[in-house]
Amino acid sequence: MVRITKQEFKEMFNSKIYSIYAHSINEATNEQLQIVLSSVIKDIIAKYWVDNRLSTNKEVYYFSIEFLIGRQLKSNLLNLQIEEVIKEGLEDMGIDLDDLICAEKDPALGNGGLGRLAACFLDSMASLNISGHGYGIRYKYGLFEQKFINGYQVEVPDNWLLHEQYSWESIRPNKAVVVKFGGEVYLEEDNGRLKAKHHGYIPVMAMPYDIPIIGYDNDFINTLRLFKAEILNRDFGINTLYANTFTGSYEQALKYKYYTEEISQVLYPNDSNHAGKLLRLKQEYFLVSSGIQDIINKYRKNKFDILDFPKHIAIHINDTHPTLCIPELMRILLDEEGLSWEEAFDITKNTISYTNHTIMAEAMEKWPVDMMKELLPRIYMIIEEINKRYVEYLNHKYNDNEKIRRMSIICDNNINMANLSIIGSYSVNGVAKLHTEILKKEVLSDFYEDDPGKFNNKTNGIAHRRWLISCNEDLSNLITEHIGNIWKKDTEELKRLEDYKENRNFLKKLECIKIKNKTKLANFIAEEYGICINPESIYDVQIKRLHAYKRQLLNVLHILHLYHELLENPELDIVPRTFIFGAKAAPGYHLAKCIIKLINSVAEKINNDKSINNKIKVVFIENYGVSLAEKIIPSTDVSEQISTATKEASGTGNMKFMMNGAITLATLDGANVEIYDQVGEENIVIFGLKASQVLNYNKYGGYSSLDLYNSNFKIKRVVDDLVNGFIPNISKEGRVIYDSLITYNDEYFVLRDFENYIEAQSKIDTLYRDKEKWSKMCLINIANSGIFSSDRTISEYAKDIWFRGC
Ligand code: 26M
Repeated sequence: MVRITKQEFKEMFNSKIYSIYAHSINEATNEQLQIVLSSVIKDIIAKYWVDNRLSTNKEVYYFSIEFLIGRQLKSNLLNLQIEEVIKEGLEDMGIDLDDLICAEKDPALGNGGLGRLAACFLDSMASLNISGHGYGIRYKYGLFEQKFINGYQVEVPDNWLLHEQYSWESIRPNKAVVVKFGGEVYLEEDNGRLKAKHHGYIPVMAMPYDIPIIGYDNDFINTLRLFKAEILNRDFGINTLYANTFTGSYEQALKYKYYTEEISQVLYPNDSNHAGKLLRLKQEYFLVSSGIQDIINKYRKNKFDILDFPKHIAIHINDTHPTLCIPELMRILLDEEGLSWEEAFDITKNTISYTNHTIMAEAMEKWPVDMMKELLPRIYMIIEEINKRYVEYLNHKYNDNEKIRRMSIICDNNINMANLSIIGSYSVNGVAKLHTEILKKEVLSDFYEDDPGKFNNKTNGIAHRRWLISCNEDLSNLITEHIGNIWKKDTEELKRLEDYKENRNFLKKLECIKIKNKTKLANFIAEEYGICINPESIYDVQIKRLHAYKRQLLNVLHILHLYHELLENPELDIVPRTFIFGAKAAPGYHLAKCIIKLINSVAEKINNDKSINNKIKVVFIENYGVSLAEKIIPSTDVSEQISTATKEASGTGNMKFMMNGAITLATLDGANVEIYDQVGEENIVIFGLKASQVLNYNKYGGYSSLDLYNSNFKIKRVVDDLVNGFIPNISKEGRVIYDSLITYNDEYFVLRDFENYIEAQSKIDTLYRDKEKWSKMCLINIANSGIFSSDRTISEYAKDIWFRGC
């Protein structure tokens, strides 16, 4: 148990503020005080963090190109169980803990679902006493900051490391490694054996920065190690000259500095489209090579037999971005450890496991052979050899050329990273039941038939400590008052809340907490945007990346529909609604940006129309991210999870809302299906095409959006709004969206699901009128959300994948 008295804390704090800033509390800003506090906490945990690194159990390494960890102060205090002492200690010194919590920067080192999942998994691994560490990149600039200018998204650089002041990290120069790019590889005679020798490469130094990942109430601390790319010689100067590429002049040396530092300069703001840029490939190899070398260095120190590697080490790759782990581990085993191909491949295959996060064709990573060959010559040779041997195996087994084309790693001069991941690993999993079924039956069916035992499902989960205990304290306290404390470590206990489903008093309390949270959000929105919203209205929320398949457009078209109904009949009896959006679009994603402009323009028009009596309001929250999610989710009534069935692999926002007592309005897509299974049809509102119907349309055709448009008055009315001037200032954007729906036949079935969505929305309106019944639905959602804790997910990864057979 981490223990500290108030007096000890105050002394540490006071001495720290002098040693860091050489001034007193009164002169310090909240940002400075937050840095001092974090530094004190790092001192408090130092002993536990060090102890843990010497663990001799099997270690899990989770490789991810993104970690979206959010602010750390509150969750660290919660997990250490020292929030009270610290709060009181600070109070004595005239400091409000909440001010410091808000002053912390929120590192945006991820785009969305995939990066946030990685962060939730770190929290759960530490909390479940699993030695599981993250490897990632310390991007100098995180995901861009979003500003709205005239309703358009404008991207501003996210300079989160300004003055190199991130309070939770510790640099580890003694653990730096060198990553090699370019050059040539020769097979040379070495002790009677041909060995690969790499010449003329460009060396890049990978400097590790460690962030502690603190388990909940268990004195267990793991590490998130992020690598920064640097020149090899930190005392940058004329000595830093390299063969071939960077020789001779000061100017060449500067080029070298630029070449290296560019690698960890900025997070790619794309989460759904594989762009195939050279710099992105450099980032991927930089992450992989740094991490694998770090693991090997530690392994060598332990003096274990290299053939026992898979007994001691599990390496997990979060999607295909770190897939080069496979040839990189092979490279080290072959070229440095001197193993045979068979030995090396056996070890690699038994060490690596892979999670797939998408079935969308445009997101699948494929790298041109020429690019790989030039940037990573040795890695390419190894990929080629893996492919050659695999194709031989396939030929022998199937003798079916089409099948072999689909399954080989190299095809049409491209390297297919998903195929490499499957072939080089012992486990492949999808992120929700439906998603895994689609992988097995459709997208990866050849591989599934070849080796069914390799495939498994691991439905995603969320860190309930951040997404309930910490972001919704009142709800968390209410739960604890009624069912005790155990649920915080075992979320299945939440089921006991069902005992209160007929308890009017409890249901009322639940309702009051929601109203209180809604009022807080209303105040925030009034301050930030000058928009006045009504806490008695239904808060209907869609917060996630902007993508056509997520169908924010369906949501706006419904808003326009309601607006028309209200214009026609201002007395129309509807429960007042506040539609809340939060979404960033990838900077190059034109349609998505047009939809942002549309939502902002619709908001502008509706919010300023006095004739509809404030019955509907539309708010587009700027710069949506983890910290804003923590504010919005506890105050939500309706959770919009309306992707085209089959397209959203899982979704995790859906789980966060459910756990905070929102009602899900959803298609049967991703993990929505499992939410439905948990709460039953009475406690969720489902609409739209089923996955099987979408798959049928995709295979056999038969959908015409134009026919729907021509035959359905309501559809025609809202689609025409896009191009007839009804909404001001969207003439170009409206046309682009109109074309996507009509000219290009509505790829995501927005119009096909429209009628059904309107009905579902009107059902929400009816349900909400009976407050007690609504509150009971919320209760049932909370009570059955325990399965979506990432503790459950991680226990399954541990049992079925990482420690299987241990
Ligand atoms: C790739 C290369 C280099 C840099 C970035 C990328 C990249 C980053 C993120 C590509 C895709 C990325 O994200 C995809 C994603 O977020 N997928 C979502 O994963 C969630 C967690 O499993 C699921 O819940 C979502 O359904 C799925 O869309």
